[in-house]
This record gives sequence, structure tokens and C-alpha cells, in this order.
Amino acid sequence: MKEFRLYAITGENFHPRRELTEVMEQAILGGADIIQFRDKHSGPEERLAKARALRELTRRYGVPLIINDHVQLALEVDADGIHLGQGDLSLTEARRIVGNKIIGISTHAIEEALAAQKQGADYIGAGPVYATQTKLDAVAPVGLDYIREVSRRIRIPFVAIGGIKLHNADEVIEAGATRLCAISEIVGSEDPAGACRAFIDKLEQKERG
Ligand code: 3NM
Repeated sequence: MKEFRLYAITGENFHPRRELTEVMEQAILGGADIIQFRDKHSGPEERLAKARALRELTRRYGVPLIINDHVQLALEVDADGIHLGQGDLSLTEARRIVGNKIIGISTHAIEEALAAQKQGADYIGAGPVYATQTKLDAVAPVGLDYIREVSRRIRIPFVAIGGIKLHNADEVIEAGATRLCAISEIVGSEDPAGACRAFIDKLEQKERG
């Protein structure tokens, strides 16, 4: 898959003054280079409408669009990939359905990360690094140790997720993350583009050494 470093996921409760596509456009303008549509509440029609709007937006900017959970929706809007949790359909089954689209898997332990890599995931999420209010069924925080372990042992791209904020991003990067993912810190911000630029600055500082 195309290289990426700042992964922005849509939130549902965080941008009372803004439209979904406006927030995500701001995120892209600030440097988010992959977008995930994650929607646990809308009905099918509303979800389809939002996914279509995000597809149009991401195409315009040449940014990959990943759909959380809903494999058929990903096919319907011709998204670039899907993201699955541990409890969702198996990677083998998902691969059969989506062919060569991107498949990302959430992992919370090294065994899950190794299994996802072996089964052909294109990338994994590693987290939650910190406690998060955003994912209601998130497991207990796995901390920076998990990021260190994944960066040592996993060869496919991984993205650190869960409670990642501008004030703690440096230590996540220091632990070995070269890609960050955030929901609330981006979509909950008054200035989503500024938040993304600040994340990118931190990643670039590390890249420059
Ligand atoms: N997945 P925020 S944590 C969607 O650990 C999601 O797999 C996680 O939101 C995982 O940046 C999480 O607001 C929520 O903490 C991330």
C-alpha cells in the first residue's frame, strides 16, 4: 500500500459545529494521508450517504479511504480498503471478498499482530496505547511497551492508536511509531488542520533525527 503516516478516523460526537466532510477535508489539508470512515450509529442509508461523500472528497485529494467493519459498503463505494477488529470476519474471508484492496486489522497483543501479518494484513493498528473515551469497547491500554514490541517484531506497517494526543505523541514516536492515528484529537479540535500539522511536525522531527 501507499506509504502513510497520519491516519485520521471519523468521529461521530466531536464536531458539533462542523460537517463530517468539512472536518475530514481540514484533516487532509493539515496532512492526514489516509482516512477511515468509522460509524457505529447511523442507519444503512445515512451510512451510505456519508461514505459516498467521503469517497468523493478523498478521491479529489488522492487520499485512500478505508471503511471500518462494513465490507459490502467498502465495495459499494469503491473504497480503497477495509479495517477490521479482532471479532470481525476472518482475514482470509475478508481477502476473498475484497481482493487486493487494503485490509487493516486492530491488534492489542503481539500474538494478534503476528497472526495478522502472517495472514496477509496490509497494516495493523496497535493500541489502545492510552485510555480512550472514543471506542466504547476498547480493551485496557497496552501502553508504550506494545509499541516498542511491535516496532521490533512486525514488518508490515503499523499505526499507533488510542488516546494519542499532541501532548503525548512524542513519546509514542520515541517508542518506535512512525505512523500515528487519532480520532478525538483531530476531529474534536477547533482546528483539525492545525492539529494534523502539529502531528506531522512531530513525525518529521523524528524522521530528520
Ligand atoms: N481503535 P481516540 S482505540 C477506534 O485500540 C479505536 O484498536 C482502538 O480514538 C484500538 O484517538 C480507538 O479519540 C479509538 O482515542 C481512538
